[in-house]
Amino acid sequence: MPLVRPFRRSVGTEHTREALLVRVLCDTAEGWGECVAEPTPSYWGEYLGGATDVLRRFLVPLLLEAPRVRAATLQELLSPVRGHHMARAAVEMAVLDAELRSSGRSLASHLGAVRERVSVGVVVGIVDTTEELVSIVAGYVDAGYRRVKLKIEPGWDLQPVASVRSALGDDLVLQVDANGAYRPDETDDLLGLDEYGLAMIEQPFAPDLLLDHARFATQTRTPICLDESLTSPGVTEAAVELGACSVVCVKPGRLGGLLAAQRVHDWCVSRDVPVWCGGMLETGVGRAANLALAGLPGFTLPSDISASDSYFIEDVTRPFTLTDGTIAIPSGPGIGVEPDEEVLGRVTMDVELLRR
Ligand code: NPG
Repeated sequence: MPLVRPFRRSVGTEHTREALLVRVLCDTAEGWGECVAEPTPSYWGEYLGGATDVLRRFLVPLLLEAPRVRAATLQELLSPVRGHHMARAAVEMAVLDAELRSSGRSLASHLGAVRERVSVGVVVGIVDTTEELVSIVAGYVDAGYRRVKLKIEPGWDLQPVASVRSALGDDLVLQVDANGAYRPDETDDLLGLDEYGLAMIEQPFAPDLLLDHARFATQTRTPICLDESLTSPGVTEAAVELGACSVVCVKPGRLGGLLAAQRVHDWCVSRDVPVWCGGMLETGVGRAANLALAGLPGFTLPSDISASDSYFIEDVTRPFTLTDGTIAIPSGPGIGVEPDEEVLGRVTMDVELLRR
């Protein structure tokens, strides 16, 4: 699906979003899931070709062989396969959607959402000039976004942040995301960011460097949030206990599913750790599920779940729109949206049917 503008991060530039949708067809219902893997293993080790392969050869056969498939016990059923969180999260989403559709219950109420609308922010990629950046951010602020996350990398950090701050004022909630682009021995510019009242700095160093994040946390005044480092509920607890982060970003795909994401949320609430729901340029299918999750009580910081038109010219589901910096959580059964067959037909590159 073409993006409205190229999306540049420290790990590369995307012009389109290739998505892998999973549709589960059972006797009484059907459900949709989305695998958030990208075409290349640059942001994250899983990639679309690999996810398709592991679904086809390992994960889906386990489902097809099982006498009974339930979302609550799905991860147990899939336990002969290690890793591949994004692929297993997609299957879980589709099974959960089918189950909830057949009982007429919304995903939001099933997960324990306590609100009807979610406060959201927008992510702005790296661009060529600070003027261009300021004009993009100003457009989003005019559209109603109250929190903006800027992608940074070495050489694109202090200047862009300073320019956005001075153009748009101190009230704008601003945070930055390095996607692990800095080395732990090059922190001068990162420390300089302390001047700009950022809500947090996300993933400064490579995912495995928990101790380096913990050391950096003792030097910076800006709260550290981890994303790519947090690969499971257990690793999330370890990272917080180590002091590697004081804020947690939850992404169902990275954690292995919506139910693991819910567990991380609950643990953060029990420990008073600020937590928010991330996004990964999902189509309306994954976006709907993220919105349901972001309705949980602990998600008090704005989520990275922007309106569909911030990224897509046309989405496969009805678009999600922004009102007063918030987006409504779908209230219908399951994830509450379906892909439009006509749009889906136009953008589909490949279909594969796996059956019993
Ligand atoms: O889905 O509303 C959205 C955008 C959120 O830009 C977003 N996420 O680094 O977290 C990120 C970034 C991302 C996008 C990550 C695509 C991976 C893939």
